[in-house]
Amino acid sequence: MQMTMRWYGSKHDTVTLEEIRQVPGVTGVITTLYDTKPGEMWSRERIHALEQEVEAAGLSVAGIESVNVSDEIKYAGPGRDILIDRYIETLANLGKEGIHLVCYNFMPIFDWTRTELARRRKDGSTVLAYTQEAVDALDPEKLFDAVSAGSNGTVMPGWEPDRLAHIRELFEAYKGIGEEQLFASLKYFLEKIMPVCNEYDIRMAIHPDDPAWSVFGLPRIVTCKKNILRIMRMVDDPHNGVTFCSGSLGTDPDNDLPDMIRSLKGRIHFAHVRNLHFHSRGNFEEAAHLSGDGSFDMYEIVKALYDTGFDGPIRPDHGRMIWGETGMPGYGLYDRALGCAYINGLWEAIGKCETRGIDEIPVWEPKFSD
Ligand code: DNO
Repeated sequence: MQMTMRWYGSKHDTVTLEEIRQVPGVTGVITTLYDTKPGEMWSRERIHALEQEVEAAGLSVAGIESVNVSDEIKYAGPGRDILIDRYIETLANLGKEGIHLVCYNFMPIFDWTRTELARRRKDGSTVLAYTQEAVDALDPEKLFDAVSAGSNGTVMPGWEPDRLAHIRELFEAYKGIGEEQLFASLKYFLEKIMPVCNEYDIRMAIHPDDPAWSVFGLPRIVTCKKNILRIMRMVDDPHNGVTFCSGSLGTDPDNDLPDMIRSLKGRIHFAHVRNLHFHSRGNFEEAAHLSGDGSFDMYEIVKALYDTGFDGPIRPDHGRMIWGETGMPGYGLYDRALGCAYINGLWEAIGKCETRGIDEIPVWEPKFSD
C-alpha cells in the first residue's frame, strides 16, 4: 500500500504540502481540482500544474478524489451523453498526465451527510456526528446552511454552495427515480467510460454512500456487500473498482467490514480508513482511528486489506479537531497524522506477524456505549 493524505490544493486547504511531507510514511496526496464543477472538462495544463506543485514538495499525486459525476448522469437526463463525453475527456487527460486512480461517488444530490460538524467529546476534541432523528427533522436546504456555517470558512467537499442554488430543481429531477434506475444509470456510465479507463489504465473507485442508506427520500445503492458486488459484476472489468471507506460502510452495523474487503479482493483500488463510535443504530460520532476509541476493530480491517494483497493508496479519513487546530471539519492535520502513524503501525505489525508465523490475535468486541 501507499500511505497518502487528502489535500484540497493550496488555495483551499489549511494544511500545506510541506506539513504532509513530514508525516512519517506519507509519500503521496489524493487531490483534486477543487474549483471545477461536475460536468466541467479538466485540461491537461491544469492537471500538469497540479502535479508539478505536488512533486516540487517531494510527494506524488497518488489519485484524484473526486472527479464528480453530474446529477444528470445519475437521473439519466437528456444531457447525460454530452456530460459523459466530457468526463471521458477528463479521464483521458488524467491518463495522459500519468494519473491512474479516480475516486467518485454516485449519491444523488448530496455527498456525505452529517448533522453536527463539531460535537465535543469527553477529551475536549471535536468531531463530526450523525443522528437519524436530526436528519428526519431537517429540511435539506437547512442542512446546506448549517454545513457552510460550521465549516470554519472552508468549503466542505460535496457541499459546494452552487449545488444549493439548484436543490429544488434537483429534487424534482429525481422524482420517480428509484434504486433500479440508479443501478441502470451507473451501468450506462461505467460501460461508456471503461474503454478510456482500459486505454489509460485508470482505476475507477466508487465511494460508498455515507450514511449507507437513503436520506431525504433519495435512492442510494452503494451501501452493502450485495449491492457493491452487483456493481462489480454488472460491469466486470478490473478498472471498475471500489474505494473501501470503513467510515461510510460502517455506518450500517450490519456491514461486516473485513468480510466485505475479502469479498472484494482485487477490486479495492483505494482505501479510506477511519473509526466511528456508535451510541445506537443511526446515532454515531466519528472517533480517533484507534480501535479503542470507537466501535470498529481497526486491526481486522487493516488485516483484511493486507491479506487480500491490497496495494493501492490508503488514507486516514476524517480526523478529530485537536490541539486547538482550526480548519475544515474532519480534515485538520494533527489527528489525521496520528491516523497515518497508527495505520502504518498496524500494517508493519501485521506484516511482521505474518513473516514470523504469528496469527493468534485476541478477538475485538465492538462497543455500543455513551
Ligand atoms: C468526505 C469524503 C467524500 C468523498 C466523495 C467521493 O469526506 O469521503 O466527500 O470524497 O464521496 O466522491
